[in-house]
Order: sequence, then structure tokens, then C-alpha cells
Amino acid sequence: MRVAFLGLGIMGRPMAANLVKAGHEVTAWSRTPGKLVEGARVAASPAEAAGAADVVWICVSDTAAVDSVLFETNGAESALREGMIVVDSSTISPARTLAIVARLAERGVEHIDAPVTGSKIGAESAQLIFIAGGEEAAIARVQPLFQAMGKLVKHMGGHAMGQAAKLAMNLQIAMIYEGFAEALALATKLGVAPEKLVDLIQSSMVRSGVIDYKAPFVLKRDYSPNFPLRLMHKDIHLTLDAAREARVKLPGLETVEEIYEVAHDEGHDDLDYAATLMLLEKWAGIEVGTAATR
Ligand code: NA7
Repeated sequence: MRVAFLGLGIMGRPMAANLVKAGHEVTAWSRTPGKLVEGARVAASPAEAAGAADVVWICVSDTAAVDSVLFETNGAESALREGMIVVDSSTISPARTLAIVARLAERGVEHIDAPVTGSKIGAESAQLIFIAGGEEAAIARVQPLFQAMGKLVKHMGGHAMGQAAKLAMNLQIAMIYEGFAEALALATKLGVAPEKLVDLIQSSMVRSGVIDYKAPFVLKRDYSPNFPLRLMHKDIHLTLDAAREARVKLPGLETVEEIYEVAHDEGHDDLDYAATLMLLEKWAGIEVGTAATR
């Protein structure tokens, strides 16, 4: 298929590369010039990329960035033709997604919200899970593209249900990780070796995929971004906004948000969100890691 891929960040670049690998004709654009994907054509603007495609796939930071690549001067909207499909794999506001769906529908363009879970490793290994909202028929049309980049598509319901479900997923990831980080801080302060605690966790019912993914990095004190803290912070804000609009109280997430505020103030935005552990370490006067890294 002919795909315009907009946004070559940590997630977008390997996703676009996997589309090329699967034989699709990809025209890529990213805001910062010079970002390349081997085998893909480079466009000078989102409009130019969309003009050469049947499907526009977006993977940018946040709601404002999606609005920008679609609707600003030289945005993709100006090049959209009836029958095209726009798929948005960014995690953005469910309410804004509905407004975008309505605006694109006026041009006869279908929209699928398809945020992802699986982080950088999932994107690189084409093992992402797409959390989709929209019409079944549109989702079926882009199935080969989903297959090239992921292992599963979960259709959560109508438009914006993918975004809503993604927020419910990241709420859990943020809170499971904070529980893990607090357990590591306490156990370390009390004298338990962190690698022994991780081994115990992984042998017990406390085990989780979040800890599977994060423990090896944390034990090496490697906070390079798989999922940058600023983006998890953005998702926490999106979740709290959606909860407020729906009159749902989330006291646990509100507390976790305060930790992210401090992490932001301490300049940790571009580290992985696992770096919230660094605050707990500082407050407890300890360092978590294996004997080799402490
Ligand atoms: P990254 O690595 O921060 O990449 C973000 C991408 O979004 C990157 O291509 C940016 O372009 C682009 N971006 C950011 N702001 C804008 C604006 N205003 N206009 C156009 N393009 C923009 O994020 P990830 O790849 O980890 O995550 C992407 C999404 O998936 C995000 O919603 C996550 O929560 C899940 P640039 O780097 O300047 O070329």
C-alpha cells in the first residue's frame, strides 16, 4: 500500500521502517529535517507526503502535534482525497480525536485511532499491540499495515475508544511502575539486594509485564528513554483530564502525577519514565542497582 508516515520519533521511525520491510511504498515526513528511513521517500511537508499516499499514518508526540501535522499550513488535510484513511498512533485526547474524526469525515476521509502499547522494543521488533477505535471496515482495509508493525489489533469500539482504552492502560503502567519503584527503594534501604527482590517478584504472583520490561534497565541504572518521562507525564494529564470530564475520581493517579511534576522540575523529562525511581532514591539516601552498578 502507499503510506504517508508522519513523525519519525522513537516509535515512528521503526514503525515506518517495518512498513518498508514488508514491501509497502512509504513516504515519510518528520518535523525536524534530516530524519531518514532506509527505503522510504522523504517528503518536504505532511501535505506532500499525503499527496503520494492512500493511507496517512501519524505517530507524533501529543494532541497539539497531531493538529499541527493535519491542519496547519502544508498539513496533510489539504492533500486528503475521498476514500483515504488517516490512522493516528499517537496517544492524544479522546475528545479532540472525535472532533478530528468529524472534520475529516466532511472530506469523505475515514479515521482510525490506533495508539500502541509495546514501547520502543515492541516498535523495533514489529510486536506492537494496536488499540483501535473506529469502523470495522476501515480497520480491515489497513490490516496489512497493522500486520507489518505489530502482533495484534484490539478493536475497542467506535471512534476514540482506542484512545480511551490506551489512557486506561497507561494509568496502570504508571501506577504498577511506581509500586515497583517504591518497593525497590524500601527493600534497598532495609538491606535487601534489588536483584534478589526482582527475582522474588518474578517468581510470584506480583510478577508483571511492566516489571519484565523495566527491571533489566533499572538494575543497570539505564534510564535512556524507551518511553520518555515527558510522554508518560503527558498521558497522565490526558487521563486526569478525561477523568475530570467524565466525573471519575482517580486519587492514586493524582498522587503519581505529583511525582512526575517533581521529576519534571528536576530535569528528568527526556529520561525514561523509570527515572521517577531517582527521586525515591534521593529521598531515601540510597542507590538501587546490582552490586556492579551501585
Ligand atoms: P518522540 O520520540 O518524542 O517523537 C515525537 C515525534 O513527534 C517526532 O517525530 C517529532 O518530530 C514529532 N513532533 C513533536 N511535536 C510536533 C509538532 N508540534 N509538530 C509536528 N511534529 C511534532 O515520541 P515517541 O515516538 O516515543 O511517541 C510518539 C507517540 O506514541 C506519543 O504520542 C507517545 O505517547 C506514543 P521531530 O522529532 O521534531 O522530527
